[in-house]
Amino acid sequence: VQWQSVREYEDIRYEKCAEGIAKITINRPHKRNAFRPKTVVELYDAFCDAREDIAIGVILLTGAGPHTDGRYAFCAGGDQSVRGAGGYIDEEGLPRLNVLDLQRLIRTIPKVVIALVAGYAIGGGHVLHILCDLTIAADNAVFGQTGPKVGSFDGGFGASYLARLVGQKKAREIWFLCRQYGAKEALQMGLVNTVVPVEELEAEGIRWALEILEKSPIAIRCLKAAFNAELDGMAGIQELAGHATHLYYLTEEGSEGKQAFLEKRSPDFRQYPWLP
Ligand code: 2NE
Repeated sequence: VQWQSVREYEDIRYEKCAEGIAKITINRPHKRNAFRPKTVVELYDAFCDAREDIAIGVILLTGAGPHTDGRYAFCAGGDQSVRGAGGYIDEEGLPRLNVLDLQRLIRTIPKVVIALVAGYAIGGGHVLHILCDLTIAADNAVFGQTGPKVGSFDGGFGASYLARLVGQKKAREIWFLCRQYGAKEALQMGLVNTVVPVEELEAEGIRWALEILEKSPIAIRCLKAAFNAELDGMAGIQELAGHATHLYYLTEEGSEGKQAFLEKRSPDFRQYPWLP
């Protein structure tokens, strides 16, 4: 595919291709792609653009690399050098945990998000890949949480959804011991979908994306919401129900109510069957 840059950012790269794929790359390799508040604002902006673009069905999220020292990273979490009292300090001097907004956007965006992980997916960076619908790992990928070591934790999706993926015992091990796990181990525990040689990572991501893009957009968006609904409580039901409303609006029966209101007449729902 041919990538076209969509807009210029400082901390990320954002590209699209004509086949319907967007690629968002965290571009701070000197920090192992750790995010500061500005990085998250830019990621959020790019994800919003991809959400609005009806030509885009799949979003690849990845990290720039390798760095000049030859090491790769997907994302090493929050940038500890800007962490202050109450969060990660932005350019106005205010503490932010805006990555939680980004997590929710990845969770609910009605398109498929695939994490392409080469090198480190650590801390809040590990949580970002957890939130993605699918993860393709390079053979050099390293996964882990560091919170209890560096004075932080993510008790939201980072803990509860991780436990859904790998089971309660393993999730507690990951958080309580802060160990690092290689790609093969991650595959065995159900943390990633597949492992490929690092030089194959993007090509494999594109292959998966193209395969998904052959499928029905409405079926995929409803399935994503359905997978979320079981776990996300009222917010999950809202998401799934929103898709049901969208489908209802597409029917003649749904339009009849609106049309009758606009024509100042009673709606004629008698013409529609009560299907079994
Ligand atoms: C990622 C890891 C294991 C890589 O180790 P290594 O040995 O390959 O690299 P090194 O030398 O540690 O890092 C290379 C450069 O990147 C910076 C380092 O400071 C170093 O900079 P220089 O000394 O060359 O100037 N760097 C790496 N990660 C950084 C980070 N997160 N913030 C700022 N600078 C970083 C190793 O680097 C590592 O363990 N990194 C820290 C991972 C971490 O603890 N992340 C934060 C977890 S908490 C979090 O993300 C969070 C949350 O819990 C809740 C809400 C939001 C966020």
